[in-house]
Amino acid sequence: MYRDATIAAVATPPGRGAVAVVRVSGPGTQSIAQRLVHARLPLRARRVTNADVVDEYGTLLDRGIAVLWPAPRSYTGEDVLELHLHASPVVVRLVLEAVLRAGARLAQPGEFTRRAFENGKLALNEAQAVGDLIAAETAAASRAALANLGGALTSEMRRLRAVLFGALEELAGAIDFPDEVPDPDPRSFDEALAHIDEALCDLQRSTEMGRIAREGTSVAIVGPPNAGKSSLLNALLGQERALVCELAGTTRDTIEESIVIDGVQVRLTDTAGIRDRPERVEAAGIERTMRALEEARVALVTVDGSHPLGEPERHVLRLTEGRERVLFCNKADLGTAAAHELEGAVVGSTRDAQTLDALRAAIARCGWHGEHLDFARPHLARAYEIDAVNAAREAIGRAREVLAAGDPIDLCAGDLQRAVAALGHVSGEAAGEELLDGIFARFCIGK
Ligand SMILES: Nc1nc2c(ncn2[C@@H]2O[C@H](COP(=O)(O)OP(=O)(O)OP(=O)(O)O)[C@@H](O)[C@H]2O)c(=O)[nH]1
Ligand SMILES: [Mg+2]
Repeated sequence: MYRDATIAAVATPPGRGAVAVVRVSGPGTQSIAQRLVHARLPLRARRVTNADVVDEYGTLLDRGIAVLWPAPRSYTGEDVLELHLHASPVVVRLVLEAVLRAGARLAQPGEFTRRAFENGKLALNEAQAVGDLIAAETAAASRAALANLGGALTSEMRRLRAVLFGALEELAGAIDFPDEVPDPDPRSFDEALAHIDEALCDLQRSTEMGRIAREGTSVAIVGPPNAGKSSLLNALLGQERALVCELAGTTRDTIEESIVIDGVQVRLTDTAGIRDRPERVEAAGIERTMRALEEARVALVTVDGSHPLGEPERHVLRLTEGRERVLFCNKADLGTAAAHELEGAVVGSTRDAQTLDALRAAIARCGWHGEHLDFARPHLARAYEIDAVNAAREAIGRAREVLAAGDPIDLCAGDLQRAVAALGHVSGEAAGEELLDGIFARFCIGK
């Protein structure tokens, strides 16, 4: 039923502009083209043709461009027609209505891409990467989406699944024909599994990178009162967002704002200064500081570095010990007495552009420049992908335990089957499970 429907939609954003595109896909596409597109010559496959777009009475609606992609060489795998029109809301509406009267129905959100997936034009994660690319708000997010759109994740999954599948077949052969096919050598079998496990582990590490690319990261600016935290937020933002005052205890509530560093969205939180024995309102503020600190990925510890470190500074340093942090020794224009006590700190001033550059670089280093955070790498982007890889690794781990214990090698078979099935969920080859079921029906008889 679903495949019988011809769908149509405006593929470009609403409003006036240079060009708007009406897209049609499905079995009725060519007949719609014949009725509504008048060109001097018939439309040729995948060629741009100047054409009059008319309604069913032959009334001219627009002079535009038509492109026809006959199935299966199209985005959706079906016959696809695109009408490139003048982007006038009236013209676009009239053309879409004519297309609908000629036999199409309005497409649901994402339906073109869904058809592309169902017709095998895109793997599931590639289809989702299309959505991620469109939703991307930063350069990092679009780079990461493009990495998955290229199909690199799918091909890596297929490769790993094929290697596992090969190992399974080897086992199946030995089980089916015990007299003719020898059992695989446990040592080299284990090596092959270790190799796959390593590659899957690598993909797991890429998950965090994908998350940062899509969602950005968070930095809490913390420190003693009056250190210059709010001044720093304002300087990084380039606007006077937070109140700055020479009195300690100015900021009471947390303030969150976003900036972009190296194409990555960074949520900065300015917090109330941390000190002992605060009065009531201030104490409530400090409670919020603690929460912001807990939730942030990176702590940006800001201290007034013009005087030697005192107890308030040491207290904040202890609080943030052992976590990702950037140390900022502020007010260098007044002095740098504390600098030698803060190894690796950025020493400078909130009023100095170079200091701000150094802080941005330090945030990037701390926040996402780990060895695996390359945004152009394929990565796991969805919970089901992460679950599938976890499940595959668990199953491979159990199989390797069997081998390590010196148990009969065919006891691995069930775990390997589960690992192959789990990876199939990511590469979209889960249908291959029927084949696997067939193999394992034989296992039950044999053993
Ligand atoms: N000389 C100098 N003064 C600075 C610098 N950065 C900030 N200040 C001053 O330090 C004082 C405190 O700045 P804030 O940004 O309000 O400090 P804060 O850490 O947010 O303080 P609380 O909100 O009270 O915790 C203000 O008078 C700022 O103008 C700097 O680099 N050099
Ligand atoms: Mg403040």
